Amino acid sequence: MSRIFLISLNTCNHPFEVYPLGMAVVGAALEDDGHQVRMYDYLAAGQNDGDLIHAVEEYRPEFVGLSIRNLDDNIDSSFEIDNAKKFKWISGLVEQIKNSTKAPVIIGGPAFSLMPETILDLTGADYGITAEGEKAICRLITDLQENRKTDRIISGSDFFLPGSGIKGALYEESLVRYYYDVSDFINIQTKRGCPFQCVYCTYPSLEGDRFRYRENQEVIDEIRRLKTELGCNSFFFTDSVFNDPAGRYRELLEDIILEDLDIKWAAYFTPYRLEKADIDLCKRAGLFAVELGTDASNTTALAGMNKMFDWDGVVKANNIITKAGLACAHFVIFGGPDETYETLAEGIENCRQLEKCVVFGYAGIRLYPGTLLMERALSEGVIDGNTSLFEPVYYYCPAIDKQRMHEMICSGWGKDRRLIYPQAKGEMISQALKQMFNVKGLLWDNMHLLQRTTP
Ligand code: B12
Ligand code: SF4
Repeated sequence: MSRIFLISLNTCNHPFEVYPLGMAVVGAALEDDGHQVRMYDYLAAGQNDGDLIHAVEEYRPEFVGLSIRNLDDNIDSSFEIDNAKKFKWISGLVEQIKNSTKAPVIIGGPAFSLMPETILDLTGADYGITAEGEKAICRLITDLQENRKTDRIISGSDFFLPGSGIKGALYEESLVRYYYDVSDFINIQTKRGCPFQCVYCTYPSLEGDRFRYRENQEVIDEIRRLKTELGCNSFFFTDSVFNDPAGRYRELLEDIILEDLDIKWAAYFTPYRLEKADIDLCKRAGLFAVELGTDASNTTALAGMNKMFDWDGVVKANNIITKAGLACAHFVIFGGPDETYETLAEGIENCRQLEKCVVFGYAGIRLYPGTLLMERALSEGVIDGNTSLFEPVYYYCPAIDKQRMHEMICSGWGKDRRLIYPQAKGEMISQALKQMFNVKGLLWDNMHLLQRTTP
């Protein structure tokens, strides 16, 4: 048994604060393995470096685990991002931790997984685990305790759990209360992985390229506990794609209905093979808002992204969702592979035609290592082999001039408040909703509040 101090360093509050699920599932696995775990959430603890170091010293850990969720706190070209500054701060913290304890520092989380070598170097952590953390960290700790030689970077995808082996998280009461209070949501994962191959996407590399479903009963028990013991009634299912085409999600929803859990929830959906009966079932199980991974605004650009549906499929999904009376948001990127000025003009109009929904428009696609899009960007000369992707680099189809595209979107979407572009403006709208109406949660599902304030 070892004493392990886990830290989540995520301070991002856009679109809302999210419970540190990565740290919490790793914490649960370590406890199951017989260790003693203390979870420290930097945001909930008040964001004070001195307090964190003091807590580490007091706990006298034998191992420290650092969870880093976001590389970029905003993925849109309209934001100024300074990852060098953020990681300088993190490396300063690691240095202070190392001055306070002899415990090895093990780093993990999505940000680390996307650029492990760079982040291990920058932070000065001793070890890093990419992708899935639970099994790999337990193994690493045993190896270190038994003085076995081990690599500094361990690939967590070599330790993927079967779906039935993916257990719940440590939902610590004070943390749950903090996050539920500020964001009105608690996050739960029902499965991992994604078998689709959208060109820009990092999710399959983080979670694997096939769905691994948790046991329904485990998910139900987790929801029930959060509801009855901690008073949470509103959930975000964090699955990469909630409506898996094989339809396993339907079984979970039948159980939620059967067990009379009476919750409300939101999730990411794909328009692919989405039928009215599915949405009706979701609604009966408490779905109130759908975040649709629409991704592009026209059939050509959708094919360029390797999506499995065309624009008619998007319109169909939108109509099914909105006719069921559910809030619906689309996330659409302009300027991706195969975009032309013609498809752009078509896409701007397509989005205007989508009824009763909100559309978030993004310009350019943030490039990440290991994606198909990065290969394409290299072959098209958008980047070269020496381009660092640590600070955001955005892919724009070489046929497109980004300033002209920006002007086309701005003039095409005009003052329609349902169509949100650029995302820096989206953040201002979010802040306005939080401050003027004290709304929490997704925020975009409350856009109508702002509509009412315009003459
Ligand atoms: C669901 C989700 C959301 C939801 C969250 C809703 C909610 N209430 O939780 C919403 C839509 C709000 C959202 C928003 C954003 N998200 Co998001 N999101 C996800 C998603 C799909 C799942 C995250 C999740 O909870 N996974 C489940 C947990 C258990 O997994 P995990 O945290 O990865 O932890 C595992 C490992 O990383 C590892 N691990 C974690 N910590 C540690 C620590 C140690 C010591 C070790 C060894 C291992 C380890 O082990 C864990 C178990 O295997 C991921 C993509 C993906 N499929 O992973 C993106 C992802 C995390 N999001 C990302 C980003 C950037 C954002 C935003 C900044 C987007 C924006 N606004 O522009 C915001 C930030 C929100 C915030 N406040 O931080 C990025 C982060 C990396 C990056 N590119 O910077 C990801 C990876 C997607 C991507 N584009 O690549 N997101
Ligand atoms: S964009 Fe969505 S559907 Fe496509 S690979 Fe990523 S998670 Fe899967």
